[in-house]
Amino acid sequence: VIDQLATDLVAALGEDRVITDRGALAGLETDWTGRFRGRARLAVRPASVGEVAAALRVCAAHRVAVVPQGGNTGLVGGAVPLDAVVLSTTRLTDLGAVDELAGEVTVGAGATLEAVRRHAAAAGLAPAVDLASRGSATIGGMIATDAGGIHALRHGSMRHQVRGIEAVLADGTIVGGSTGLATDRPGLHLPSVLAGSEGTLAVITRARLRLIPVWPERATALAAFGDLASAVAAARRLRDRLPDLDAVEYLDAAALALGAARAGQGDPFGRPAAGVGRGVASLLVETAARRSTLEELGAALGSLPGLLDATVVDDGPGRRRLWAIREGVTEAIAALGVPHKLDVAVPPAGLAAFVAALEPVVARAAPDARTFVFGHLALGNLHVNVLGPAPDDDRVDDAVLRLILEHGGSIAAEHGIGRAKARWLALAETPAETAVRAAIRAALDPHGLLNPGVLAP
Ligand code: 2HG
Ligand code: ZN
Repeated sequence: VIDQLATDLVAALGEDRVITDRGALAGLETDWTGRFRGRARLAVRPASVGEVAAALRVCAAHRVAVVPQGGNTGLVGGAVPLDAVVLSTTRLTDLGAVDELAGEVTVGAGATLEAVRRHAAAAGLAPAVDLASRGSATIGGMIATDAGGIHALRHGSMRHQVRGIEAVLADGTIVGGSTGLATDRPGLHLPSVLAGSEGTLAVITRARLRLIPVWPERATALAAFGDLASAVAAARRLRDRLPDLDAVEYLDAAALALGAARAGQGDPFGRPAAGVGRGVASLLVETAARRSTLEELGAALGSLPGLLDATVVDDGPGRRRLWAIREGVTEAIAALGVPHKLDVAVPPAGLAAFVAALEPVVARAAPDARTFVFGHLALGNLHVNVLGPAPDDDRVDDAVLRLILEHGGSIAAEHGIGRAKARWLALAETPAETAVRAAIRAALDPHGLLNPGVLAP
């Protein structure tokens, strides 16, 4: 059966589009963290929407599951195949001409965020979403997971950027394509249906994205507060005072020390860590505008109660040094082991209480664990990373996700549910909500062939 599948795919796509070599498949079977492992029957790398449709038609005829995979850096195991065909989007990298008047561009789903950034920059424009994995994350994967990143407080997440979409259903039907007009909305908005669908409703092949101006002036600060509650209150005041606020990122003392070490820098505030989420609470704050905002940012920080210390810079090297600390945390953690990653959100009013409750809860589930807490504070989005428990020991995941629900939060914020959290979906939504999602899924993919283990309790 497997040989017949490969034969039919080769017949439909050509030999160079089909990967059956076990060595070559290995890299597609494990996620970036190494926590989620699977097995691919084979992989296909279609180079056009027509080839995606052809591949899906063959797989549907064989009733074989298909897992769409972009950069494979989604962190929740959402692109890991369990005896399925991997449909890699890495050849769908075409970049359409930037429509400068509309401020939009149409790009292939497999284009990396970095490639689209460079492409748009030539026209003085940029995608509104940015994130540390820009070199690997693909536009299709970012839409499918509704990625948020570091500017979501100002511009929203990926779902807010998509003006038009082209995708292929499980049976090979091509849907979408649009004028790209923001006002082109007859009825259901397909981009919104597919944003956050995690590869379960269709394979995204192209997207038309809204672009924003590249701000020539950026000011960046690293600010230390005595505790998280002061940092949360500070974020609120900064939003009120700074109309050009572009990022408010949080690092607990452990994450700050690790990120700084990774970036080859000493701990900027040099105060010892004191347990999960305790010690110095650091904020990386950035403003971006046409004019210089350095003084404004400095003055706004200076007025904040609870501020212990701050560095404010607006030169390129200085700014890159501060961002390297924040953006180095994920790789620094990966260098220490296979983490349990819990991307969660809590309403800002409950953030400090949640983090205070976290330490004993983690300690009970995993006594020798090391925990790092960081994330996108202005939106209440925390990345709780726990090192220590074995990859398949999910007691700590269970404890943290139940705690987040007790605090009125969400078990997933910007990474998606993937395989990592599928088991907890039933706790986070009502049976009616589960039924709605299942009905939409069944309507578009009646045989359940697209990413079956993902987003399903
Ligand atoms: C970030 O904000 C990414 O840096 C990754 O979403 C978070 O590694 C993580 O848990
Ligand atoms: Zn994040």
